[in-house]
Amino acid sequence: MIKIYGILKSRAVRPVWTAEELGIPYELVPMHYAGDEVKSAAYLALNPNGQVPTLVDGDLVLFESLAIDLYLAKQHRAFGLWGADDHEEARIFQWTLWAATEAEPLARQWFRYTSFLPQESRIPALAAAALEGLRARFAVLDHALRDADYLVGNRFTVADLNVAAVLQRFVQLGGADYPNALAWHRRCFERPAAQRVFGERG
Ligand SMILES: N[C@@H](CCC(=O)N[C@@H](CS)C(=O)NCC(=O)O)C(=O)O
Repeated sequence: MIKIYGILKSRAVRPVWTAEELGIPYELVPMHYAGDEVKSAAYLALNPNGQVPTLVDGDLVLFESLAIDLYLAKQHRAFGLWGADDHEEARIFQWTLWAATEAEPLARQWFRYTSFLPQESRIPALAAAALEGLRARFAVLDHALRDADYLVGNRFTVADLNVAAVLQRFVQLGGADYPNALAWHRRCFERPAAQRVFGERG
């Protein structure tokens, strides 16, 4: 059985969501990102970044939450989360890299300066700048969804999962101004697997 190291209140929620979508058995090895365990020699041998999540599947050890999602979706491609041909696969990579490079740094910046850091270290101007930067990205997402319910192949794929998971706080990030993207985000989070995982996480 695959092992996913991390807790639901971390980026480990992403591969757990993927595993739930695929209906594959997994063991969630609870490991808090802020604890000593993630910096222990034993864990650093698995993930030298000292971060969660990490996937262990037999002798494959993998870090980077979105890469883990891609791997699982491809391994279990019969479930349909993966691309049906090379073009769909390419667009799954496109959207996943877009999530990691265009959306996540800004979403992270907003979260750090509004919630994660202690009050005295928060810088409202940096939070506001992140929201401003996200507007251009959300316009791109909204346009891509103008005639489609999903990002690739008009069915739910790991591209939707990766982008939606990165933009988990879509409404707080200003997403309500983008109706196509907002409806898509709701669609993704209304899925039973998402409800189970994000519901449990509280
Ligand atoms: N790009 C990595 C980021 C992983 C990451 O930042 N994880 C956080 C928890 S959500 C963590 O473990 N932080 C502990 C640390 O950086 O010391 C991924 O997506 O897997």
